[in-house]
Amino acid sequence: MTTDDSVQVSVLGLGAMGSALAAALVKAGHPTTVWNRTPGRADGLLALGATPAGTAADAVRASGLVIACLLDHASVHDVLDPLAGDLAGRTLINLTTTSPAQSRESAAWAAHAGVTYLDGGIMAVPHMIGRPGASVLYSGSAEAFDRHKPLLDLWGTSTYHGDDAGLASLYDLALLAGMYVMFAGFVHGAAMVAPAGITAREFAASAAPWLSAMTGGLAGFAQVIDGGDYTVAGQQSLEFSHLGDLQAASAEQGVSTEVLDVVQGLIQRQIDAGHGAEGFARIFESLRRPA
Ligand code: FVH
Repeated sequence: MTTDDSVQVSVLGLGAMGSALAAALVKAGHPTTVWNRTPGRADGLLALGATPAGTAADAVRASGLVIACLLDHASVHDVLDPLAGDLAGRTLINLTTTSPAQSRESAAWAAHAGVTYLDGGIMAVPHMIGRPGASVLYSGSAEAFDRHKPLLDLWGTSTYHGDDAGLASLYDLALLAGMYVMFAGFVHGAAMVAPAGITAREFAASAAPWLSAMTGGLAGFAQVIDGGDYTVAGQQSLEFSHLGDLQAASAEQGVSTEVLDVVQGLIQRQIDAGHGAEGFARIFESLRRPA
């Protein structure tokens, strides 16, 4: 698929991310109109060739395709609610991070206003936009995704997750949950070794390849979780996974065990329910049925 650089596009919100998205569009030759609540943030984009809009309404009227990348759901309402009439008949791609319920609410609002709606979750930081490793998840209008995919691919790998507008956000937040728990685990390890005079930088040199190698186990966990049989042979059992040694070593180092305690709590609930010989992936059941 080649990029149709004649697609006229407007970008609402020129924070760090909105500016990166707009810059990629301008550099690819799209006629790009930009607007930001606080003036002055468009200067770099204007130098690249973007067209400024004095108001959000002017920006919306300039293009058939409107990209919103604002702070949060409330700011999307602040900007777009007064513009429902102007947006009617156009396509809105909302890349603001919102909850799944908020994304669905925006989709319903757009449908009511006669706006084609695609929601997106950006899996990248601004400097990654347009570079390898950036990806953006989408859900909502399949027609909008298919029509604009060449343009969307300017930002990173574009993946469509279905017509439920909340799914891109759900995926986005679930992936971030995995990331933050992993980061917390790394920081916990760094805190453990710090009293031994090992810097976080030295620890990271060991942790990065270790954690990277461990991601090879995710597909196996997924197979067990999807199959629903935690007795499948070859898994590390819950009893074997007991984090007592890790908690004790952390305490000896004078380090809080809070991060480990959460995981051990999930393990213990399954052991207490008589599943200690089953695989570690069974903590999925602890999470699905909160205590
Ligand atoms: N930056 C990142 O690394 C992450 C990566 C993953 C996705 N997020 C989400 O992207 C949305 C925008 O993020 P951002 O980095 O551009 O955020 P800021 O630099 O803080 O810019 C916020 C823009 O929103 C405008 N704004 C805020 N409130 C209002 C409002 N009530 N009415 C109109 N505009 C509003 C703000 O304008 P101003 O303060 O300059 O006037 C900025 O343009 C976000 O959902 C991330 O979670 C980024």
